[in-house]
Amino acid sequence: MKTYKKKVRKVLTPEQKIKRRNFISFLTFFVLGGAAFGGWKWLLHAPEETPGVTAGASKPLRRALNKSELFFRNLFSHKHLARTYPIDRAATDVRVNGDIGIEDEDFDQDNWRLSVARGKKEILSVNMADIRQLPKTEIVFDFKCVEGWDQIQHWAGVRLTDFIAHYKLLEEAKMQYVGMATPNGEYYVGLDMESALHPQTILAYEMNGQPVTPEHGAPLRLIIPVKYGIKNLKRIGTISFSNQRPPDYWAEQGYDYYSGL
Ligand SMILES: Nc1nc2c(c(=O)[nH]1)N[C@H]1C(S)=C(S)[C@@H](COP(=O)(O)O)O[C@H]1N2
Ligand SMILES: [Mo]
Repeated sequence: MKTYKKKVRKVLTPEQKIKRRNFISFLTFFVLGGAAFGGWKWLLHAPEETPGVTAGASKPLRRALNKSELFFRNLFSHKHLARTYPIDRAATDVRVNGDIGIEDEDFDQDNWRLSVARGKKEILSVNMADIRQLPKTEIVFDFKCVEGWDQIQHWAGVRLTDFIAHYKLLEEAKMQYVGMATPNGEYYVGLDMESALHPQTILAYEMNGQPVTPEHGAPLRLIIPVKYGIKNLKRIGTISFSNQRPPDYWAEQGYDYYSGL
């Protein structure tokens, strides 16, 4: 016959229960705290990325930034629209910020041409009269600068998608990136194609119903509401398409390459 040993469960006094809970709490605190500290030290001492299209972040951090960008890009795609406002909400005293590549006061607007690389060796040369012929799109949105200010602004111009369709840049638009630069090449931005083809992305030649002023990027500047101000290139001189990330002025200085909103 089998004998069963009765299992006696020790009855704990309230003091013992408290002690046990305290012990578990402290143990959890040290284990998790240690893991967090270890992770932080690991990140701190991780090698910095090789300066190139992006710079200034440690390798694992950049990997995480790139991954999260892809995640959000797939999640929202380019169908999410930036919020728009009635025209009377737009600022009349529009803030000016940054003049890299547009400092030259002798810049000749009349001889300005937009150069667009099409196919292997063709360069389209487009003037303002050509651009004004294309369908005009207006937008009133909250312009956001990474430095911490924002302002509701009113812009008008041609949608980049309308421009692409008109100039038959359809093969180009199948590529992954668009690069834009000032005529002197001193300020330049790289854009993922989704954002470039976003319906609110426009090549703007008017601000508050008037031609864009020199300090705001005359005669033509980029307005891309799904990105921070740094991507809104003033005075576009060249547009090109590629499957590699184009150089980007602020990404080279350590800012996030995508700078999306
Ligand atoms: N060519 C050029 N474009 C530029 C910049 C610049 O310095 N040079 N600064 C960028 C930044 S940081 C911002 S916030 C916006 C400001 O545009 P705004 O001067 O029209 O307000 O332009 C962007 N485009
Ligand atoms: Mo900015």
